[in-house]
Amino acid sequence: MNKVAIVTGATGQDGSYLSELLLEEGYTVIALRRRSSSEKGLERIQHLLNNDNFKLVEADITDSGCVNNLIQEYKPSEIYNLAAQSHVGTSFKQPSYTSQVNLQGPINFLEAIRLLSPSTKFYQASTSEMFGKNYEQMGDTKYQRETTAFVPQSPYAVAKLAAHEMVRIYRDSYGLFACCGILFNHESERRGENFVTRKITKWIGNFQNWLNSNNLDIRYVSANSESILFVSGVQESFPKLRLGNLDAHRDWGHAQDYVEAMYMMLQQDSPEDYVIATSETHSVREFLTEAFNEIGITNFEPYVVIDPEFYRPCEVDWLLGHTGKARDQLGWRPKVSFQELVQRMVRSDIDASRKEKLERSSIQELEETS
Ligand code: NAP
Ligand code: G4F
Repeated sequence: MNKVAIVTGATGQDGSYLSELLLEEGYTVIALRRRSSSEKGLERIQHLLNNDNFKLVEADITDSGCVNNLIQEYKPSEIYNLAAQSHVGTSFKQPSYTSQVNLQGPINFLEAIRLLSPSTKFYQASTSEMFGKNYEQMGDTKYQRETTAFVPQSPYAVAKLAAHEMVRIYRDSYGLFACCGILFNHESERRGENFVTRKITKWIGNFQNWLNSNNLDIRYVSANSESILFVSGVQESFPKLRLGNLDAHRDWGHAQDYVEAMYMMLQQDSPEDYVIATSETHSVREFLTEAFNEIGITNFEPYVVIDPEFYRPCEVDWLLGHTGKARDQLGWRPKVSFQELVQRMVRSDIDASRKEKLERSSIQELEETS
């Protein structure tokens, strides 16, 4: 009999990679998906839908009755709670909703496990955002580790921190195998398009294809002071990339490496929380430089507009994870470097943009001939 794992947020970036990993490990995966009015939103798991061990189940984690029924029905060995309103900027505009999903959701699972299936192991997706403005310092190095105090700076981080503490309380009070991965930023070709890394690489993908399809050489492209790039002689323009704060530093890794750490945490003898990170930090500005370099542009500034709309009321300036505990106890190490991460994301978005354009033109051709 296969082990059964429930993955919440299976349609998201991490959920899709984790589902792949668990299937490889021989699990039956109960992949939760909230109701949607369309079939869109399954892109990241499309390739898993025909796998007999992958079962897509409609569920909303804010509904305790629904969560209870799931636990009752599947009695899973492991639950990975990845579902969340995961955008920090959005949490300032939708604080109550963010709290419902990011705090009430985990509570629903902890209660259901406690009452109905106490041997089920539970993973909660905690976050480096919980550290907020706080860090420790050794020499010139500023970093965060498991024991660094949390000083959250957004409704998102507050809800995640409350859930983090709730996991500790259920672990200590009821002896549940419940633990949290304090994951620093992790990105990928599947990252949501409104996070800064993917926003940048998607723009670059579309821009490179715009240049290609108009036979334009980057050396002859110029920009005006507004938001458009002009090309003299060709009546074409392309909107500039609009971003907020470029000075924030993030410790960016690849999501595929990070889901391995989640799995490893639930295979330990006892439940503990771990910081998962690369231990290298870069500013948004450095990410931009690296990404534009991929298409031969050494100075991104003419292509970017700083737009106050993308600034946050409160910012987290510096994240750099100290991963001694995960390295020593789990034997976990990241494999994908910052440079490789950026390269993979840019190349994937150039490819996706080219395919999208080809699809659009063949549909247009079909419409014209029919
Ligand atoms: P993501 O791509 O935004 O995925 C979030 C998932 O949650 C989606 O599948 C979404 O469904 C689902 N969801 C949202 N509300 C739900 C609800 N009420 N009921 C059921 N499902 C719901 O996020 P991610 O980057 O994979 O991150 C996974 C988890 O790790 C999140 O909890 C996030 O907060 C946390 N985290 C992420 C990072 C990071 O850098 N990526 C770092 C630390 C912690 P739809 O597809 O329908 O939207
Ligand atoms: O890509 P971001 O939106 O990620 P953020 O806020 O660090 O949150 C992500 O990582 C957390 C882990 O630390 C997760 F818990 C969370 O779920 C999410 O996955 O923003 C990164 C930085 C910020 O400082 C932001 O102010 O980029 C800055 N930024 C600058 N311009 C922008 C933009 N962020 C976004 N999303 N969009 C911009 O245009």
